[in-house]
Amino acid sequence: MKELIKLVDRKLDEYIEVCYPEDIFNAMKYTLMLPGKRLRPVMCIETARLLGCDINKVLPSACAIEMLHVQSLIHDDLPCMDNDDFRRGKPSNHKVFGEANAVLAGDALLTFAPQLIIEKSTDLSSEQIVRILHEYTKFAGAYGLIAGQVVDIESEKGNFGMTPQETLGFIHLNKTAVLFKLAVRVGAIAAGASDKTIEEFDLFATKFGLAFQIYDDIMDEISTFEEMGKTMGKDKASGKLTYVSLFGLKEAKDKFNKLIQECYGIIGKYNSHIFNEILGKLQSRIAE
Ligand code: GRG
Repeated sequence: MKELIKLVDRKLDEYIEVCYPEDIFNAMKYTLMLPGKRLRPVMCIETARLLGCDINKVLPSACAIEMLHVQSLIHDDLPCMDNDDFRRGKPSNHKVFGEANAVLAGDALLTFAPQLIIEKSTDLSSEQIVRILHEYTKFAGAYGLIAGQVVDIESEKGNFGMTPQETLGFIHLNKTAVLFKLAVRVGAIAAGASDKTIEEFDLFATKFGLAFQIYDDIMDEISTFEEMGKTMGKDKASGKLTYVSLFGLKEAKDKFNKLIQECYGIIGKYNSHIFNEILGKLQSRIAE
């Protein structure tokens, strides 16, 4: 896992060349190069590897997904959204570069990511590239990430179009699970996998994404700034709709454990030490 993270870090740095106007490239690279867990690119690469693909073929797409993720973090931290002063243990992008440049840095990452896929995926077929771009645009936009964020913001104002449980499910699926789904689907497409296999990995990533958001909600209650690199206890203080606020800590942990077991049930046959390491790390932290 450490080796894969290092590889992703190196490629992320290499892919974005700083040139004029330097301010925007520095803002893009600031949050991108801070130490994130790199779960999405690692899951993309590992899916491709498990399905028989040379991992070099999928590196541009895996890094593009991390860029999309970082864009969402930069915009999520803005005062008009979650208003967070810290991210990945350091001041948020807008705290360092100002709001205008943080908005633009997010936009630049969002648009550079598909450019990167097109320019650097020289070992993928045109059909694979089109399919990957289709997945990217579908999951990033109003049918995915943006939908999740809008419903999240509305729910904070007490506006629910559905029951609180359904609303929470929609937010978790679209705000969080969606990028894990994108990661494994892209890895599987790069490997030339069948639709059946793509759907199998999609189900794994959906359950993983829901478990990961519950993990994040639990951490907001029990963890520290030092461990998570962002302000803790905010969800509780703001009365935010989370799995913990809706069902309590015990039920949240039970649901998390059930989802992780279901993940093993789907992915176990691949015997992936990378996926086992990711699942095991989250599990052991929640069990403490
Ligand atoms: C796509 C244009 C466009 C907008 C995005 C702002 C926004 C709309 C969505 C916010 C999505 C968001 C921030 C979801 C939170 C998901 C989550 C649990 C993030 C934390 O992921 P980690 O722990 O972070 O993997 P690191 O820093 O380790 O990468």
